[in-house]
Amino acid sequence: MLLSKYFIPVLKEAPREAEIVSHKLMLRAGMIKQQSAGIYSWLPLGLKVMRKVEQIVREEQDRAGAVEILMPTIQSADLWRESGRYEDYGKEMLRITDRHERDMLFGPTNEEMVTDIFRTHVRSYKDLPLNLYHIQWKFRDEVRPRFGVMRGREFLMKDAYSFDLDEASSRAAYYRMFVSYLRTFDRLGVKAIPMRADTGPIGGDLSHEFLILADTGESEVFCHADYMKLDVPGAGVDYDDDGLIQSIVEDWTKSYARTDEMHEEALWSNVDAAQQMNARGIEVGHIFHFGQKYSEPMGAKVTGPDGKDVPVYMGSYGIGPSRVVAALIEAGHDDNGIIWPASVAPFDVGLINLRSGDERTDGACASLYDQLTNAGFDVLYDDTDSRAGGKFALADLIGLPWQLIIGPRGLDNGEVELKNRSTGERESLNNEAAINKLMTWQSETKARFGG
Ligand code: P5A
Repeated sequence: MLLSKYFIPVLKEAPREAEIVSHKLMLRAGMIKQQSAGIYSWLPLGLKVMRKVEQIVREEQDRAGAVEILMPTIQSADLWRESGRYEDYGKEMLRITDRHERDMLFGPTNEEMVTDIFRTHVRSYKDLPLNLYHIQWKFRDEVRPRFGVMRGREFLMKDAYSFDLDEASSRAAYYRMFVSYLRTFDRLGVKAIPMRADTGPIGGDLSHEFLILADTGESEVFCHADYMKLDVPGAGVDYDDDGLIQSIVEDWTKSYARTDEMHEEALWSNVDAAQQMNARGIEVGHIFHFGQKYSEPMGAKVTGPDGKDVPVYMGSYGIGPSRVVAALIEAGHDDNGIIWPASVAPFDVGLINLRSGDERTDGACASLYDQLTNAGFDVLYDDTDSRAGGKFALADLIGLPWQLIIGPRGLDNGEVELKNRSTGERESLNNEAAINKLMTWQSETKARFGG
């Protein structure tokens, strides 16, 4: 992509209402634009990162056996009256009346709708287990939308819903999603710690939140230092092996890890003081097991092997890709801007032409651009006539993993400069060596994050 043909409307300064670093940087880097309180447009750079997050989430849902669908954003109030949540949900629900005076709403979540799909099409235990998910916009009329897309009113959610014949298989489904979340956040390049959680308006008896540690997180967290060293299961993990999946969950839940909402001082004091981590975190995922809470009132039944009908056992599993984008910035930035994890960076390499308009430099850049693009790199080529200082500042701000800097002086010596955004290391190399170094990084990145 040529920067002259792209659209990154950077801001010199972040608007004053932006309180946290991710919100400031997303505005400054031209990733999003606020349209109303808590409602944002996603501009090309922001959208590109969010799509990459979504894709990793999707691949790990598919791997764990979930099946993608797409439900609408607008729902009928009648479905919610069946579960009893229409009145309970209160002011957070955006209620709409259509031209026929029918009560509609903009979905804050989809437990009712997916239960309706299930009861229409599934009758027998032979069709179970089933897990349906979609990636769709949600609306919650939060009292205090803030921190940009971190706590928006309109936000993107991946929500999955599991259906099982009995309690034991339903828990196995919950554990599969738990493990798939460990893998998802690992591939997103962050450490997310599962913590015992409250179930709130979704309900149920078992729930975990996944939190990314970051100084600006909204929740205070208390967790055992063990979580820093636990292994995340590899891509080959066998989701059909219930025993294995449960043992992974046990490993990841045996040590203390809770947010302030669920914190219990008496239990915490049993953790060796040297192992106590008291930090802040951002909730990026939340999973729930609620059994027959929706299937019972909504009549979603299956016939078991004994010929008896039972309300199906369910769980629901959320990740907010729009919030994840902001959380990754909270976890990865410095004074100059964003530092993206390799797996979701909007481009791999920023190619910087230090003298656009100079025939030799333009030619060298064009040739490197072609070589890198042909080798499978996503390159953003700064071919504009901005000053070098401005180009460096932009490249640092948008946080691509590598900057490849081409100028007349280097070319005199047959060299280009390669800068690593996260370490700040710069190296002068010939073209071939620079490309080789990038190729090595590319294959290591694929091996580490490619799933
Ligand atoms: C689980 C899936 C649910 O709604 N029903 C379907 C369950 N859970 S949740 O915890 O309420 O939300 C799931 C994830 O969505 C993201 N999220 C948000 N992101 C941005 N702005 C918001 N206002 C917001 N609210 C929730 C979070 O990532 C959360 O973990």
